Amino acid sequence: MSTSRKLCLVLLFGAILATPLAAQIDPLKTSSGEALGTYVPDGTCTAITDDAYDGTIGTMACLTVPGEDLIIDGVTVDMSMNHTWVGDLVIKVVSPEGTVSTMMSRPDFPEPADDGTGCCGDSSDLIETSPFGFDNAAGDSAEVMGTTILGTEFVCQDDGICSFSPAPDTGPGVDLSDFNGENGSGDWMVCVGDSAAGDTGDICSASVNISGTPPTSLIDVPTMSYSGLALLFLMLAGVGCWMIFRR
Ligand SMILES: [Ca+2]
Ligand SMILES: [Ca+2]
Repeated sequence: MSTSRKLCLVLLFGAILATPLAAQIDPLKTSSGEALGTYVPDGTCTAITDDAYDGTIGTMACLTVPGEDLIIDGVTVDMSMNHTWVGDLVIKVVSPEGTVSTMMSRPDFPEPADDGTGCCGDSSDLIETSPFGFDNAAGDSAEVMGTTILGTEFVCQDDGICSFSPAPDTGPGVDLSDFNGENGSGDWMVCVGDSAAGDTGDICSASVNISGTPPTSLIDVPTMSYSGLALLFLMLAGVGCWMIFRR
């Protein structure tokens, strides 16, 4: 048997072996990804240090939330926590690109600056079993959170208001459109700071829900898979061998 015929048979045999192996490591193409970035509670809550907030992210209790590889055209945030005085609280979201947007800043207290000084906002409470969220489309401003219920009652559970439009007051950002146009992949942070002594709480879960479109480079990735490439090679090797053997 000639060298070219031997080589042909080796290549053909290799391609036949490679095809099922390639099928196991499919797909080569990158998916657009439709799962939302979601924090999965692990049964524990993170304490918010009482009266520690000074306007910086470093003085807040933060949960890290995985993002999604999308060019953002909308974001909503959901979270659950415990606290005995919502007027103590500042809530901020930090994107993977570093943009800081203030969701809520001490409801019912027109603070002169975003620095944790002064007192006191609304006295209502938050409880983990009544999650709440922020959404630009919500009808109630975060600045009025808890203002229709007693200081011993819980937001969402007792007033039925569970979704709020962001109200930064003197904090950075305008609303959730602050993140539009950014790539959502990477770690997000949802952070809560406490600005007054005497009432405490913790943050138990957070999720950042991103809508958007896959980056252009992902849309244009060729859809050829590893097994497709192996089949193509097998076909070419077969044609080549057929031509060599019929000489
Ligand atoms: Ca305020
Ligand atoms: Ca406090």
